Amino acid sequence: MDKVDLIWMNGDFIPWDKAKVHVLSHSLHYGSGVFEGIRFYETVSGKTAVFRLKEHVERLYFSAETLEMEIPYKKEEIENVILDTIRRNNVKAGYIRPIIFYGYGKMGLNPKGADLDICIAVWPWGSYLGEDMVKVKTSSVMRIHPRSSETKAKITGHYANSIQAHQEAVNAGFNEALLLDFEGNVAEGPGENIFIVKDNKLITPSEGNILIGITRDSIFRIAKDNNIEVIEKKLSLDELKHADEAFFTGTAAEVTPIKQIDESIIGDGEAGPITIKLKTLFEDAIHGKIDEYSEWLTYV
Ligand code: PPE
Repeated sequence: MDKVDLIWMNGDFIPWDKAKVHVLSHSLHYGSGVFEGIRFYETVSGKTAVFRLKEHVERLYFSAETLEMEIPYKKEEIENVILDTIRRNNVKAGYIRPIIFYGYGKMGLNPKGADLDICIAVWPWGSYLGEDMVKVKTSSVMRIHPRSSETKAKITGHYANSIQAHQEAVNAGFNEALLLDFEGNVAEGPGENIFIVKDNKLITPSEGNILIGITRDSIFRIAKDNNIEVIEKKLSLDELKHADEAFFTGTAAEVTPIKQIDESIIGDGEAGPITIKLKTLFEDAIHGKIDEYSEWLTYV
């Protein structure tokens, strides 16, 4: 990965190579960490801006609450450290990874007594899925059941589920996986929400079995502002396979058109007009080209 100079760890900026943890860190054994993924972009003015910083920090605190973490910083302080980490490393565009985890000091499932470590790293990160359009494989593992964990939280342990699905898809020659929920309906990708276009309307799985993506929310707003109807509902795999268009959304994946689900080609196998329109508007928004979305940007 592309290194930068400094990582913020528990209050101090330290050199990238020195940002290490003990092998008996609680979260390494039990997945007891929470994290965010945020992107920052160079805007048209030449200045760098973080996309939807407040919403990401809000979700980080929500996730932390599910594991009873007591964060000794206010949200605004974390926002400022994120901006500072970008400034100190002098990067124009990239990815931000805040992570809060139970660290050293305690083994056994009760994390009370373990350190609570808080780190913020940034690095340049290009295309997430590596392709302009992706081939997707329905996974044999289902998305974690909403009564197994707080699925709206971004908990590190949840990602063992995502990793298995992703590995299976890649091993079968696909770019990405699709996880179904416990009823067999479409949930999401391992690290992305999913949308389809049918008869010029946008359809996406409702809340309940998904991480409520901030990119998903941005697409809702952009669609509504452009008179494209958005429907949140249970989405069957059959509806997905017969969609006119389909795409993934996520901070890392941004808007990625889907070419194929299993053996079914979506539409004519090319990115459709509504996908292209939304992707273009999203890209304009993150680069500060659309005034009505300027509230989404926090300038560094
Ligand atoms: N679902 C899952 C399971 C998920 O991890 C993400 C983000 C999303 C949906 C989209 O959420 P949002 O980023 O708020 O639009 N996945 C992050 C982690 C990717 C990684 O590989 O690490 C991300 O995109 O940053």
